[in-house]
Amino acid sequence: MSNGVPGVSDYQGPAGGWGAVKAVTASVFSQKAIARDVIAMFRMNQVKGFDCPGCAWPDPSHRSPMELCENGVKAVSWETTSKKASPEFFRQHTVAALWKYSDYELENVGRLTHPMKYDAVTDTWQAVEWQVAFAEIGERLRSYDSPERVEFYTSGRTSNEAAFLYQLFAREYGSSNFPDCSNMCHGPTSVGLTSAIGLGKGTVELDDFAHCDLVICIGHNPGTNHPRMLTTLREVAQRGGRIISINPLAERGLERFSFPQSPTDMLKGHATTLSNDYYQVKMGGDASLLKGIMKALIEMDEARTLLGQEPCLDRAFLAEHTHGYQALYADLHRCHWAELEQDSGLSRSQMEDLAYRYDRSKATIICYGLGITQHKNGTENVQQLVNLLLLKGNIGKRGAGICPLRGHSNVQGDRSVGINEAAPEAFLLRLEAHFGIRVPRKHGRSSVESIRAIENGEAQALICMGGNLAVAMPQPQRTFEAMKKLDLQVHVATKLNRSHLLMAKHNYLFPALGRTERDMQASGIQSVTVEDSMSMVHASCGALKPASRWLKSEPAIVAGLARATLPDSPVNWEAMTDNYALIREAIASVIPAFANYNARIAEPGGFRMDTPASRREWRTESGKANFIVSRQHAVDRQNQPDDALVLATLRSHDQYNTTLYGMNDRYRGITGRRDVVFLSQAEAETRGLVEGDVINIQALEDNGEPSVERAMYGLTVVVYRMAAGSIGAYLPEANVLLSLDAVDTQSLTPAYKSVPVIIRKAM
Ligand SMILES: Nc1nc2c(c(=O)[nH]1)N[C@H]1C(S)=C(S)[C@@H](COP(=O)(O)OP(=O)(O)OC[C@H]3O[C@@H](n4cnc5c(=O)[nH]c(N)nc54)[C@H](O)[C@@H]3O)O[C@H]1N2
Ligand SMILES: Nc1nc2c(c(=O)[nH]1)N[C@H]1C(S)=C(S)[C@@H](COP(=O)(O)OP(=O)(O)OC[C@H]3O[C@@H](n4cnc5c(=O)[nH]c(N)nc54)[C@H](O)[C@@H]3O)O[C@H]1N2
Ligand SMILES: [Mo]
Repeated sequence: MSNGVPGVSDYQGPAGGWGAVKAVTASVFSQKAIARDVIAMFRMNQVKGFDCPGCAWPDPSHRSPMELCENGVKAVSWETTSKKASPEFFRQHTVAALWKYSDYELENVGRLTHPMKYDAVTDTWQAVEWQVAFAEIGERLRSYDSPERVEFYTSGRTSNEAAFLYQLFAREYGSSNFPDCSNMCHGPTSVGLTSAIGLGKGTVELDDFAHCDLVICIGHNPGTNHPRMLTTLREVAQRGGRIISINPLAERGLERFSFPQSPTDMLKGHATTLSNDYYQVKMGGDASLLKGIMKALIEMDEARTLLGQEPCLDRAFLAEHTHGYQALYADLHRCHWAELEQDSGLSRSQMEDLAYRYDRSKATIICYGLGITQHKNGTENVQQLVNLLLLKGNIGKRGAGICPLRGHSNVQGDRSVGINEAAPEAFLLRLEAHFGIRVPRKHGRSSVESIRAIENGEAQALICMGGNLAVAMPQPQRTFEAMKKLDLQVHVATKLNRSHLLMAKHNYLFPALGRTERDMQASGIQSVTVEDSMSMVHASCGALKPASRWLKSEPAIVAGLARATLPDSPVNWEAMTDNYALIREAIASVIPAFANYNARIAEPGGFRMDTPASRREWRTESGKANFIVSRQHAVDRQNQPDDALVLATLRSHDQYNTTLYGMNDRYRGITGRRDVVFLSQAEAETRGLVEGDVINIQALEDNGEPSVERAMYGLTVVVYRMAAGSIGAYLPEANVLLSLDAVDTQSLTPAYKSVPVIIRKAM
C-alpha cells in the first residue's frame, strides 16, 4: 500500500530475481500441476522438448539446463493444470450462468475434455461424438450460397503443420478469409518492413546481440512479454553495450534485472542495470520522436562535413543500397522542432542526445513491439525505425538490424505456411499443382474486415483455431453482438473463454491437445514445428499424457473437418494426419523456403528461414531499401479538447493476452486488482487528482465529442513514472473504450495504443 490505496505500492525490486521464483511456485501450486510440471519444465525449449507456448523469443543454441522463465512457467502450468471443464461441469452450468464468470474464472475451470455441441433448449454445452460433429459441420458448410461466407481465424499458437492444413482446407473449400491474431499486433510489421526492405520479418538473429554496441528498445515490455530476452540484454549490458529505452512508462524489465538462474545474482541480491537511458515518449508520439532523431542526426552530419570531419551517415551504403533519401531529407528539413517536441513530449535536446548516442554506435539493433505498431500510423512508425537504421547502414551487417518482438509463439510461422488473406499467386499455383485442386484468387478478409462482415451479415460462419477473437478485438459492444448473428461457430480450444459463450445458431467447441502433450498418431508420436521471432524453425514434441483421451490434435481436427466438408477432396488428409512428416513434405513442395524440411528440423536447433534483407538483398520494387516518409500522426489533435489524453491498453504481468493468470501486476506495484489507470504525477496534479481518486473515462469521437457508449466508470488512479499526456489501462477491460474503426490505415491493425480520451473525477 502506498498513500493507503489498497493493492497499490511502489515496486522497488529488479525484474526477475526472487519475485519471479515465488511467482513460479505460486502458479504451479494454484494449478495443481506439481508433478507433471516438473517434467514439463525440464523439457521446455530443450533440443528434444516442446516449444514454450509463452512467447516467440528464440532459444540460444548453447542452452542452459533449464531455459525457462516465470511467464513461460505460468503458460505451461495453465495448460498442464489438473483442473477439468468436463461434460459434467457443463451439464451443471448454463451458458447464461457461465457468462457471469470473470474471464479469469472461465479459463480457471480447467482443460476442455470432450467435443461439445451447444443445446439452445437447455442453454448448455453437451458432449457430442467427434464424427457426428464433423458431419454436421460439413453439411452446414456445404449449404452456404458462397464459401466466402465463412471466416477461418487463427490464433498464433497453431503449429506450422496445423496451420498449413487449415489454410489448405479453407482454400479448397473456396474461402480466403484468414483473420489472424497477427492482424492485431504485427500487421504493421508485415506491411511496413515488406515495403521498406522487402522482407516482412526481422533481420537479426540472436548472435547479433553478441556483436552490437547499442540496442534501442522502443515500445515493448520484455520483463513481462519476452522475459527470456532479459538474459540477452543482461549479456549486452555486462559487456559494455548500451541499451536505450523509449517507452511512456518506466518498465522495470527495461531498467534492472536479476537473473533467476544465476547463483550470484540470486544469493548476493545482485541485479544488472539494463537501461540507463530512458526516454519517456508520449503515447502515440514515436513518429515525431523518430523524425526528431533523424533531423538531429542529419544536422550533425552536415556540420561535421563542413568541418571536414567524418560524416555521421553511411554514404557508401546510402548510394549503393537505398532509395528515397532526398524525399526523406526534404521532409525532415521542413519539420519544425516545436511541433516535434509537442507531439513526442520530448525536448529537442533529448532528441539530439539520442542522435548523438546513436551516431556513436558502430552496430545498432532496434527492438520494437506493440507500442510502435498498434496505432493509426503503425505501419509508418515501423518504416521510420527502418529509416533511422538505414541512415547509418545498420541493416544487413553483423550486430545490427531490425528486431520486431512477435507475439504468440508461432504467429510468424503461421503466416510463413500460408495463413494469408492476400497470398501471392506463385504460392497458390504451387498449392494447386501439388494437390490437384483449385483455390480462389480473390483476396479475403483480415480480422477487422471479418468482424465487420459478421456484423453486417455478409459472413455466416466462423471457425476459430484457438484464441478468443471477440474479446481480443476492439469494442466488445459491437463484436459481442456481431457473433450472435452468426449461423455457425466452431471453436478449437484448450480452455473455456468468453468467445465460447456468444451463441450463434449452431455452435461447436472442440478440445485440442496442447503443446506440452504427447501427440500419438497411427505412425507413432508426432512432432510439430514452429518459427520464432528470428525466423528459426524448430521441432516441438509434447511429452505429457493428454488432459483427456478424447482430445484430438489440431491437424487431426482440421483433417476431420476437411474430409466431412469435402468428401471428394483429392487431398490425402488421412495419410497426413497419420504422419506429420508428410505434411512437412507437402509444405516443402509448395513453399521453396522449406526445401528439405524434414531433414533440416532433424538438426539440433532447427534451421533459419531465408531472410534476404539480412544479406542486403532487397526484394522491393525499387530493388533497394526504401526510405519512406511519414505523413500521419497517431492521434489527430485538431478537434480535441485541450485536456484530452492518449490512452494505451496495457498487459499486466499476470496475463497472456485475454488469459488472466492472476490479478497482480508485480513490476508496476499492483496487487489483487485490475480496476486502475496509470497517470503521471504532473498529469494528476494538473487535474487536481491524487493517487486513489476514482475517475470515469470517456473516449472521444473524431469530432472531439465524448462518446456515451465507449466509457468506463469507477477506475482508481495510480500515479506512475510515465509521460504526461498519456494514460494506461488494462486490456481486455479497457477494450470498451476502443473503436473498431480506429485502425492502422495500411494494415488495418487496431489502434489499441492510442485512444483519445477525457477523464473526470467520479462524483
Ligand atoms: N506474459 C505475456 N507474454 C506475452 C503476451 C502476454 O500477454 N503476456 N502477449 C504476447 C503477444 S500476442 C504479443 S503481440 C507480445 C506483446 O509484447 P509487447 O510488444 O511488449 O506489448 P505490450 O505489453 O502490449 O506493450 C508494450 C509496451 O508499449 C508501451 N507503449 C504503449 N504505448 C506506446 C507508444 O505510443 N509508444 C511507445 N514507444 N511505447 C508505448 C507500453 O508502455 C508497454 O511497455 O507479447 C507476447 N508475450
Ligand atoms: N486492448 C487490446 N487488445 C488486444 C491487444 C492489446 O494490446 N490491447 N493485443 C492484441 C494481440 S497482440 C493479440 S495477439 C490478440 C490475441 O488474440 P487471441 O490469440 O485470439 O487470444 P488469446 O487470449 O491469446 O487466446 C486465448 C485462448 O486460446 C486458447 N488456446 C490456448 N492454447 C491453445 C492451443 O494450444 N490450441 C488451441 N486451439 N487453443 C489454445 C485458449 O482456449 C485460450 O482461452 O489480442 C489482441 N487484443
Ligand atoms: Mo500479439
